Amino acid sequence: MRKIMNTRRQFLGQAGASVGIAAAVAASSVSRVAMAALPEPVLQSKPDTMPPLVPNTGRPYNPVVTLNGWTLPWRMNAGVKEFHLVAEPVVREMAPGFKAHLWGYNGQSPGPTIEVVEGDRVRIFVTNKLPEVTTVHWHGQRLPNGMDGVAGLTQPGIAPGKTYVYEFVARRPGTFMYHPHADEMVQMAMGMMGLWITHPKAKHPLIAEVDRDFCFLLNAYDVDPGAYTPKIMTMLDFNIWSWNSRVFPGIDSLNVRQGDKVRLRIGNLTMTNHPIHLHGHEFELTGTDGGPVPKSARWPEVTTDIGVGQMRQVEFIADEPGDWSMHCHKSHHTMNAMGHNVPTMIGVEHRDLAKKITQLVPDYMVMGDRGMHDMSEMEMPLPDNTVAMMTGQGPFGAIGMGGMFSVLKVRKDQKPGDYSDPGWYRHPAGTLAYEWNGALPEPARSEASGKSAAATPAMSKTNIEVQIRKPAGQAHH
Ligand SMILES: [Cu+2]
Repeated sequence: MRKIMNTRRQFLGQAGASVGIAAAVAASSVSRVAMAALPEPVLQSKPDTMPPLVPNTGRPYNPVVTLNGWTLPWRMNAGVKEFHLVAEPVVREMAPGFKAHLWGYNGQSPGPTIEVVEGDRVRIFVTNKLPEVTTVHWHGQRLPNGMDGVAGLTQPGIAPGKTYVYEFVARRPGTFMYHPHADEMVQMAMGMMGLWITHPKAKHPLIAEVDRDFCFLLNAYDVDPGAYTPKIMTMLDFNIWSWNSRVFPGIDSLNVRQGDKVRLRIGNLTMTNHPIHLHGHEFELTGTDGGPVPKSARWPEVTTDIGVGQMRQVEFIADEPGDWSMHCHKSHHTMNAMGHNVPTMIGVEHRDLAKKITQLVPDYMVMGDRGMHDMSEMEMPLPDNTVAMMTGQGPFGAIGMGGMFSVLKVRKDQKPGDYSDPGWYRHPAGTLAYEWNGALPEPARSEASGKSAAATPAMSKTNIEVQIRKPAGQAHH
C-alpha cells in the first residue's frame, strides 16, 4: 500500500512539473490527466502465487498461473491492449527471512507475467525508475525491428525518469520472456526479467487445452550470506539458484487435482543450463522457444534440460496422487548460499578437532563428517538475512533442500480451479517405505559369485588409503 502511494506521488510530481504549479495543487485533476494518457501502473507488494487473472476484456483464454508471481492487468484502449511496466528497484522476499534488494518491474522481481492472445495489438509503456538506462527486449517475438528493444541498435536506451512505448501485434502463440538489452549482465544479475504468454486465438492443433498452466523463470544471484544486494560482476559462480526469484522452502508447491492435464512453461535466464526433473510422472516436451513441437517429434521424458536463454513447455497427466519432488537435477542447485571451500569430510572423525578450532575460531562449524544431511537438522548460527543452505520441514523431518526445488501435490479432492496448498500427502496403508527390523544376511561378494571378464586386481581389505584434509587456514594445533 505504501509502495502504491509512493508511486502515485512520484507520478504526480512528474506530471505537476510539466503542467505547472497551479495544476499540481489540484492533485486529483492532474492525476486524471496523467492516467488518461498512460495506464495506471499496477504494483504488487507480495511474493505469493496469485490466482489466474481471468480476462474480462478482449478475446477469452485460459489464463496461466505464475509460480510466486502474478499477471499484469491491462486496459483496452480503442482495441489496443495497454500495459504499463515500471522498471525500478524492488525488495524481493526470496524465502521467509531472506530479502534481496533487486531490480525488477512493478514492485517485484521477476516482473509480472504479460498474457495476450494471438493477433492482439499490444502497447506497452515502459517507465524507467532505475539509476541507469534500460530497454525491454521481447525475447522470441515476431515484431517490427524497431520494437526489439536493443539499446544502441534499435533504439536509444530509456534514460532514468523517461517512458518509452512499444507497440506490436502478438503474431505467434507461445511462451516468451522479456528482459533488458541494455547493461544486461548487470540488469539481469539484479533480477530484471519476466514472462510473456501469447495464447492461441482459437483451437490450435498443436496447443492442448489444459486444466492447469503453470509458468516460471529460472534465475540466479550471487548474494553473500548476510548481504542484501547481489554482486553484479559475477559471471558463472552464482550461489542463489531460484525460480521466479524464490528459493526452497520459499517456492510454492504446484497444487493440482488428480487426473488434471498440466502444462509447465519454464524459461531460463541464468548463465547455465538446468535439467528440470519431475518425480512420479512422464511428460512430453510440447513447445520450445520457436513454438509448438510437431506431435511426431515429441518424446517422453522425466527430465528436460533447459539451456541458457531457452524456454520449454512440457505437459503431463497428473494421475499419481502424492507429493512429488520437482527440481533442478544439478544437486548444487538445490542448495542455498554457503561457502564453497568446504573440504569433503565424509568418514573423517573431526568433531574433537572442531572443538579445539572453535576455541580459536568461534564461527567454525563441524561440517559433513557423515554427509551433509545433518546440516539440515542442525541449529546453525546464521548471519541475519540468510536462508539455511538445505532446509524445509516435511512430514518425515528435514527435507534438506534449497534453491530450485518444489513439490507437485496431486490430490483426488483438489477442487478444479483451486490452487491452495492441500497440506502433506497421507499415504494409504501399505504404500510407504518402512524400516526392516529382521536379521540381515551376509552380503554375497562378487568374488564368490563369479569373476569379471576383465582381470581386475582384488581389493585389499587392509590397505585402504584415506586422505585427510584439514580446513584451509586452520592447520596448526
Ligand atoms: Cu540448475
